[in-house]
Amino acid sequence: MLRRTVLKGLGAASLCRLAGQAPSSTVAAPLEIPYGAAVQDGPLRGNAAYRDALTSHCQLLVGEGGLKWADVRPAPDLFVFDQPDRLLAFAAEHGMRMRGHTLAWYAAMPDWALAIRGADEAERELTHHIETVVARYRGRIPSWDVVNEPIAENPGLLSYPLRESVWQEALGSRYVELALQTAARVDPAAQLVVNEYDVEMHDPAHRRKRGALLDLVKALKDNDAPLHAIGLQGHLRGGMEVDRDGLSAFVSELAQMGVGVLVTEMDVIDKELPAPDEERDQAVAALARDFLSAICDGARPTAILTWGITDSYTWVPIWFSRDDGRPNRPLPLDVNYRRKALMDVIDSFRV
Ligand code: 9MR
Repeated sequence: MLRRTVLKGLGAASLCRLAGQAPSSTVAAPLEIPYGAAVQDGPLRGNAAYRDALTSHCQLLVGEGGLKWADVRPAPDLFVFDQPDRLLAFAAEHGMRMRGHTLAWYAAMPDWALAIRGADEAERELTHHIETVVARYRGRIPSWDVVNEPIAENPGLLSYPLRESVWQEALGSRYVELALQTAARVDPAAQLVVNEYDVEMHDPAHRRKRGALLDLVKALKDNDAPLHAIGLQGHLRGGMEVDRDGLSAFVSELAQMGVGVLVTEMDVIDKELPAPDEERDQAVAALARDFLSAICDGARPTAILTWGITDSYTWVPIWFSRDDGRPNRPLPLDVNYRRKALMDVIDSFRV
């Protein structure tokens, strides 16, 4: 209680920073930043150990799929809500909240939607989609990744910093604002997020991407667009260093504009990390600590989510399997649902 009282007197960033540097298992302070994980529908239905892991550790859940266009909208006039409905029911049953991912993205698009052309059709479809999906979950999904990954891979080298997509091609950069405005109109209470990756490392491409994202946020705020937070996905690259100063400054600048941050998809791509499990787990945890502490130096995140909870179910080997053939270990629990150092690091930042 004393610790809690003392901590209350400090700024938000200090709260995170203290926690990251000095995790204490002897004095129990209430955990405050909610932790969550992305959920796959298959094991949610068929694997009791997986469900137990989610209910034991998470306050938040997000579908790894299910609300992407290809899943929720296989045909122009067909909305299929089975997966998100199932996840929301599971979350509600166990006292958890659900985030929505995602309303406008370049990827996971059904073929019919990839054929959308021209501003009129694009505006009609995007608006109709967001109105329908957000209205269904109004008041029940309190936070949305409205726009996912809007920035181009190497924006500094291009004349146009936004990533190519059906939406960008037909509407230009105004699709981002249109998506936010539409979501805000349908659910004015929801936290509306633009979600991005590869903005945290010491690397010229990351720095350029971070700059382009900041420019986008400034333009949106200049237009009074309803943007509440930036989602830092946090697919951290093992073998690279977190740009601590650059990331903290970025988060501070967002805070000065009234834009918050949350960690939406953290995991560590361990392709280049040492083979022995323990050594690798420590390297994974250290990278996450650097990432979270840099964020907390700028502002307190509203949530921390990992992209999966157990190494059994992760997207990482789809693109980053190890050359030595060993399984990837990117997530807070191992394949036997035992906690790893990464979970301890996350917990240490949540007070
Ligand atoms: O993990 C997801 C994988 O199972 C899907 O096949 C893929 C395409 O829908 O999306 C992956 O999730 C991505 C997320 O939606 C956006 N940020 C990057 C994630 C990992 O690729």
